[in-house]
Amino acid sequence: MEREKALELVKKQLTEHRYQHTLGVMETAITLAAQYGADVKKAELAAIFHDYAKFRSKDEMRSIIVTEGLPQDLLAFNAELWHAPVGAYLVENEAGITDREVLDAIRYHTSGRADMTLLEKVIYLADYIEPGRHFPGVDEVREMAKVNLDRALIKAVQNTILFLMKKNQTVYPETFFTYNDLINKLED
Ligand code: DGI
Ligand code: FE
Ligand code: FE
Repeated sequence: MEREKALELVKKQLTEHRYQHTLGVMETAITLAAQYGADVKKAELAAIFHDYAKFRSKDEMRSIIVTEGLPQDLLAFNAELWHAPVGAYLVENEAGITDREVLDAIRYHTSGRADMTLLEKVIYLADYIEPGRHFPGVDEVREMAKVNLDRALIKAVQNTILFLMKKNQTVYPETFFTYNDLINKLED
């Protein structure tokens, strides 16, 4: 699908603020993909659609998780996690995107997973460091992303886990699997 068509479809799903975030993720994902050798067109498409389901109601997302065989353990964790797998489902079934790599990059953009593909890493990190993001530690991750994708990703996942723990929030096991797998594979 062409960029213009994808942007037109996604704009209808989002607020103006979230659409601007999406444009930032798109530009950042293209840069990271070119830098680290991921497929630039797939990165562009996954970035455009990554938050497609962000404004669906909790009821709609819960019902999709239950009826479409998405991981049921999500229901016991923060609903903020749901838009990623539900987004992958809707992007396939409403927007007609069939590329498995693109759909998985959308599916895992919030929690990550063990054994992330290069494209999944690019989208996770682009979502975290796009120019519209302003939170403590983001500049450090931006600098790391210029040098080492995996180290930047580890920092982003660490920051996310620490942020959740400081707020006494639960951490979805998949997020810990992401962290543990990246640390296990770290070479130095
Ligand atoms: O959708 P975005 O705001 O662009 O970013 P995102 O898809 O990374 O979602 C971030 C939200 O998800 C944020 O509020 C923190 C939450 N989150 C991420 N990982 C976990 C999580 N919440 C819980 N409970 N557990 C997690 O592991
Ligand atoms: Fe998201
Ligand atoms: Fe996002």
